[in-house]
Amino acid sequence: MTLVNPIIPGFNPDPSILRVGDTYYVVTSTFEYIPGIPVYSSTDLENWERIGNVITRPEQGDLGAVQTGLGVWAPTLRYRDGTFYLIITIAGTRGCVVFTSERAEGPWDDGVVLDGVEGIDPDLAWDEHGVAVVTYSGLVMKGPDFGKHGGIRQVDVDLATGEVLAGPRDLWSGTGLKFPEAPHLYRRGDDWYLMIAEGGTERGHGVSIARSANARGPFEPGPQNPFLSARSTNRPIQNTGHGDLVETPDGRTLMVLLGVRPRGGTQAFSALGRETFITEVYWDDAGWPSADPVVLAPRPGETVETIGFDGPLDNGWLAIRRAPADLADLGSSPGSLTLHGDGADMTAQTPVFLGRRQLNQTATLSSTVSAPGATGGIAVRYDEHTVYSLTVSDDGTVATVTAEARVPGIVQRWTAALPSGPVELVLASEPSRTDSMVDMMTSDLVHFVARSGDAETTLAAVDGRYLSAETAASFTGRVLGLFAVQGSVTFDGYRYVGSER
Ligand code: 6LW
Repeated sequence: MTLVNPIIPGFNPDPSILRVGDTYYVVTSTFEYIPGIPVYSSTDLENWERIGNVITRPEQGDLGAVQTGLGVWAPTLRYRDGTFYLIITIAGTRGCVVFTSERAEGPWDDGVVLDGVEGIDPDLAWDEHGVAVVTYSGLVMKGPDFGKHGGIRQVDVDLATGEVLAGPRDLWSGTGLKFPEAPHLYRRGDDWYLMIAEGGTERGHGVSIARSANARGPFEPGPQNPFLSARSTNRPIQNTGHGDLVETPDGRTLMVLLGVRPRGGTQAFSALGRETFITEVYWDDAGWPSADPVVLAPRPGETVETIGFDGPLDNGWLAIRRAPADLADLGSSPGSLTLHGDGADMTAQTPVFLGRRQLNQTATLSSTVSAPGATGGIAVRYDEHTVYSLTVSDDGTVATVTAEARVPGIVQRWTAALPSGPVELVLASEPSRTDSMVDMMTSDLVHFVARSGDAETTLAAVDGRYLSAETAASFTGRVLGLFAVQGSVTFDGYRYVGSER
């Protein structure tokens, strides 16, 4: 397959795919960010458009006080009799929820909670009699046993009421690698296949499969599990797993899955977090699958997002634990975005922050910021402990610019005094240096730059590895954005330029 890969770049883990007629849909996880669960669609598997988000109203997610790293985990998207179904774990709040909609782009309903499902990564299938079967990874998400794994499990449910009708049943749970999860159940011919991820979502990740004549098992494992994994290889896409299958109109089978693109030395760091890739699956005469290694084929050239604030926010903006529209003031300074600080900075649970996913290995965000009597700036965030920012505080005489690199337990700051007035702030991720062994070991270097009039000041250049999936480990990816701490801060735009340098 020579499709563009990743098919959906940037922070887009745990993909699930569905085809209805000629249109493919993919959904991914969003954790503490709102809106939750972007829905991407494509008719050629190469060009994907974000057509909406599933969680757009507070009551759907109850994410207002969710812990970072919990929240919206691992959706499965399915379709039956004219209705789209999205089943999900909202970890730390509602638990297992099934949302429905007549249209993939939404609006989606408030969801039905499946109280009897204690676990993550739920799948939804219907047996030959139309009974809804939910298969999931039995992970305890609250109480004293938090984090305890119970293997792959299954229940029959009434989707209208959320009631568990039968089970839980223990199912085949892989070859014994850690964290059996991300189960999906498929009907193929007369057989039922149970495909899972195992090995953990890091370098050991893989996809394994088993088969049964019955949706409820018992399942017989395939002969070559895990049948897809990049573990212990030097492939450019690592951590491949958490797959979901889809059949093309001409009968081929494709798998979407998560993977990372580490850069650096023997360890290597993935700035973008877990992204969505695709590969082809082939069935042998005995009815067992094999998969192509996942090929790296990023979209060539530059990715440019030049976003002004003349109209309403598009569906690509993210905010933390609240909706972007609740923070964005597009009226106070027409054509610009004004954010009103409430004293909280980027370490807070609910910073006044509006961001978008970093889409390329190398990326620059810039915005011209006016902060008269106020404090705000631009940032690249992984989580509240792991954030690089550039802040301007303008007292009417001097605009003080502060570059801050924050990793868990350590903060370093650099400052520059510029004339009062608008300052263009720039956060630029550049490839790491290649002239020395130790400098080559990282993913990138993040440059903190401020421009005022004709003057340009580089305040710092900081190793980017701390903002990577391997180091921050908060399940997400880099989100670039604009924030206010105190007073009213105005931004002329969000200018993103990215490439695969
Ligand atoms: C996802 C699960 C996982 O639900 O990470 O490590 C969770 N494994 O499959 C969040 O992406």
